[in-house]
Amino acid sequence: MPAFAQYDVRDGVAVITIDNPPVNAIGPGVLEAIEESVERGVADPGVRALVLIGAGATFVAGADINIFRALTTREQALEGTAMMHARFRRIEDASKPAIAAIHGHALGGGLELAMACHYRIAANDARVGQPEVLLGLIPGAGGTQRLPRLCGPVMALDMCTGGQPVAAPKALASGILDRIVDGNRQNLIDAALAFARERAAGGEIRRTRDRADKLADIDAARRACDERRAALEPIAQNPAPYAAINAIEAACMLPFDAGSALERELFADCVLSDASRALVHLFFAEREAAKVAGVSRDTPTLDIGRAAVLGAGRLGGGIARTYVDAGIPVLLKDVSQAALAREMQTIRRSYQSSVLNGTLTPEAVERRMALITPTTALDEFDTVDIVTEALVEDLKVKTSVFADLGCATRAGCLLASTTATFDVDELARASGRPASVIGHHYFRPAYTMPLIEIVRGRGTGPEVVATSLKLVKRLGKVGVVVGHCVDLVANRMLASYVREAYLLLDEGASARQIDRALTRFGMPAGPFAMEDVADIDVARIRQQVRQHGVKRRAATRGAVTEDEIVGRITTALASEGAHVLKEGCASRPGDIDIICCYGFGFPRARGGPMYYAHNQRLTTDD
Ligand code: 3H9
Repeated sequence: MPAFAQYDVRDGVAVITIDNPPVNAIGPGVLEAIEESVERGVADPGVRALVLIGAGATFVAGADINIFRALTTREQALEGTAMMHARFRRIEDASKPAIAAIHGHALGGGLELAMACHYRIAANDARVGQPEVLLGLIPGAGGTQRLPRLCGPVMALDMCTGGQPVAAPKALASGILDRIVDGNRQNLIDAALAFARERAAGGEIRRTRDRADKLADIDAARRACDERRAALEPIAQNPAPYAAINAIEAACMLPFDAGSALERELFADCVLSDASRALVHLFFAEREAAKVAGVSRDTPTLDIGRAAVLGAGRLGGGIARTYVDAGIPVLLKDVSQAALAREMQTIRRSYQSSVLNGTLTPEAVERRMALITPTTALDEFDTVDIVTEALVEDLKVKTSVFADLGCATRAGCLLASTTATFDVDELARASGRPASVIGHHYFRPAYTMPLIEIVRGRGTGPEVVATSLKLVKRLGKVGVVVGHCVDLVANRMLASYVREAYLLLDEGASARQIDRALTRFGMPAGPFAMEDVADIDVARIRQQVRQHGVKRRAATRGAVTEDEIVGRITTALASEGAHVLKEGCASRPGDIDIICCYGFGFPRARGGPMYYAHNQRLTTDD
């Protein structure tokens, strides 16, 4: 059995190093090993305090998510969560001060473990969070009970219903952490050892479950929970945010043990829900998407220090902003000085709205604007590591530009096209540097839409694919590698969605009925309302559908139910997905699921069209 926890005594303090690569997830045996080490430290007369720290790059990223896939019964779920509660309780009961030393992330069960310790010290760039809701879950190892006791119910509600991690300085200010430290992991260990000795010297042990000050105002807590319930946007089929509110409300109203018992019940409800199964599927599909044939972990990548964008339209401007948001300086080139001036204004205006809503300071806006250099010439293109072409969809224009780029940039510079229409191989040929050419298909507005389709040409080098995947992550987006097909995967899937909607219209359903059925299903907008609210090529797709006509399937027109509408549309999507896979444009059904969820808002709690169709089939076959 691997040693999931190393035990080492340093001058009277036991350092327990949690070691389960890559992210120290709490899988089978991990918690047992931690608990054994804690018991050993408590029993050791030479030990006055304990420090728990993660090996590698992070503290603990939570319970091992694979475990949830294997759960089939409520009893199993209850048994699992009861076991974690009991182990955390025993750690909390330790008679010597236990300090969690957090670097990287303390997420989910990782933060729950840290909160079961008596104190928490963290590196100042560490992040802590309860992201379970993003997996259709609630914290199931005491998080909903301990977190509000540390930071108060309002922030606990934010964290458990939103799932976003909190940076260490904010966690310190709110009471989740007790101290933060500058520097690397070694500095953190040193500071944790000193902190542990201080606590031991003072004989101090502070158990989170006994703290009540932040929960004293019961009326305010109840109001906060009610307001949060009312403010929740309905998320199709995902019960987790509501369950999180109920559990936090219980933390405010009930003693710790009673609240914990309710949390376990609510967790068991969530973990067996369809939404959780679907969201867990997407979690792993997203990680799988980063694994690409012919590209390994060792494939060399280029560090992108400076970028260029060709075309100062809305797409080009949005891409430039995406780069500077990630701290990468960018040349924004257009032949028209007026277009450049206009787009710089647009970017500034979009930043100003961030100032108004408090997410950016005016100084930060100036710093970001200063990272964009507008230009009408290719002069400085030999200084950049990537060029992204965002010009009009005209093959002649694009091939001529790629020929110029092949000469104006240095060898190794990535040449990316945003085209969804043309084959990147044609652009690769024109450039004279086929290995450097790749597609980066953005969705508008580029700086907010999370997806980039990475189009691998026949000659694209593996290091260019690897660099693109790394870059996309740095830009804060999700990348999926696809092969060429006209319109690529997202738009093609979307076209099948719109096409089927027209067929339904033809068969007697009304546009309003179709839109309503699909928004109830969880789509952000129905196919007929979509062109009013979305900024992807829906209008063009609709035009194509009208031009090519739709094959009428029914001879009769008549009443169509909402269930039929959803069934027809999801089947059409899955069937288009099957063609996409057969043609080799996507490698895995999961890739298509991610593309549809991030590209045009297929409800995540349904897992994507391929997952949904597969599950529906299984259910029907049953
Ligand atoms: C929970 O804790 C419930 C509790 O309340 C208890 C209930 C009873 N499990 O993302 P990356 C793998 S629910 C298993 O590429 P990064 C991941 O699959 C959990 N595996 O790295 C990948 O494997 P591979 C709550 C996990 O540096 C590898 O680690 N916690 C887990 O970009 C690298 O992942 C969360 O939801 C896990 N928990 O980001 C946190 N986490 O190499 C989920 C990661 O084979 N994790 N893996 O493809 C994350 O958010 C990110 O992984 C993290 C690192 C930010 C930690």
